[in-house]
Amino acid sequence: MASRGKVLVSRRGHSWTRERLTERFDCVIAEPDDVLAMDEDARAAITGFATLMSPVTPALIDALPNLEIIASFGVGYDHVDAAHAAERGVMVAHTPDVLDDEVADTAIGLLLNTLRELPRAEAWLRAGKWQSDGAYRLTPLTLRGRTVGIFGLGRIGLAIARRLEGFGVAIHYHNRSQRADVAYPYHATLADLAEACDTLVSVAPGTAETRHAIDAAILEKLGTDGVLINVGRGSVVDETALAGALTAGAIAAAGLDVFEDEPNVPQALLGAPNTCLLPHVASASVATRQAMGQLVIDNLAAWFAGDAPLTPVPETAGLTR
Ligand code: A2R
Repeated sequence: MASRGKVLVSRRGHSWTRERLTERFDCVIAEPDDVLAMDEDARAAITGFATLMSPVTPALIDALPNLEIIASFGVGYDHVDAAHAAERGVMVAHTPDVLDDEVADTAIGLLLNTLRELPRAEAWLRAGKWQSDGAYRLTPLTLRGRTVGIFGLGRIGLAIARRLEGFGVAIHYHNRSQRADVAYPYHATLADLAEACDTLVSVAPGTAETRHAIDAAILEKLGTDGVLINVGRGSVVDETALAGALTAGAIAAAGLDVFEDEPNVPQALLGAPNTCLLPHVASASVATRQAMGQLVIDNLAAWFAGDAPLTPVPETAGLTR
């Protein structure tokens, strides 16, 4: 499959996908800063952009006069200015669905590890403390009897909820709009959801609207037994407020897979008590990352074959060629 021009592929990110893209398409491997430094002819030759993690700013989109499609690796596309792409008539595609089960599995693991302190219990064993000091402590927290609120009951949120049903906990949710296909109690505001729950699982996208939506007031509503799990986007949580709430005992624990300024994790969170912190691994199995990469390739292939991409983002779904 040939593109009508060149496909820009970011130098960083998933190497399996980059290798297969270079087999399929006429590719230019570069980072955004390199592109801005290219001469006009080189920029004009680029019709596709496979971003494996690099940001796509308005300046970058404007620097590529013949750009037709941006195929982004990952379901969250907050690093791509999709509104600007839509204005310019540039299609944006992402990789939803294929990672739902993996992320939901990880979310459940993170929830249990946070509540039952399993990583710390293992560290206790490995440090020889079982022999020297005796049994690991009884965990103050348990999943038993909890009410879990899901912030963002979309594709991944629903996969998490379905798993949680098997754990026998109550499940509530907040979206901007109520779903007609689920019976879980709906809360029209995040504050109402936090009031009704002791465990908040955030799997909402990182947008201007959700930025720091989980702040000190929301955390306080979860109560002193409260637990926050975040597998969505780091920007949704006010990390300073979270560290403060953990340190003050306003909530009991937090499990985080995502951070506002990755890979930098604030010292306040590293030092806060009762945290389980992961380096953004929710979808990070070989199989799931390859499925995501294959969807990047399939989106570009469909486009250059004259069809719509398989999974456009909502902002550009209505664009025609
Ligand atoms: O608000 P709705 O009815 O469009 O529901 C979406 C909800 N959501 C929000 N809820 C409250 N306030 C908001 N400002 C807001 N914005 C979006 O989040 C929907 O139920 C959910 C997102 O679900 P999906 O679009 O199906 O995304 P998916 O595949 O579950 O991934 C969620 C996020 C990604 O954006 C990445 O940040 C991360 O998980 O991997």
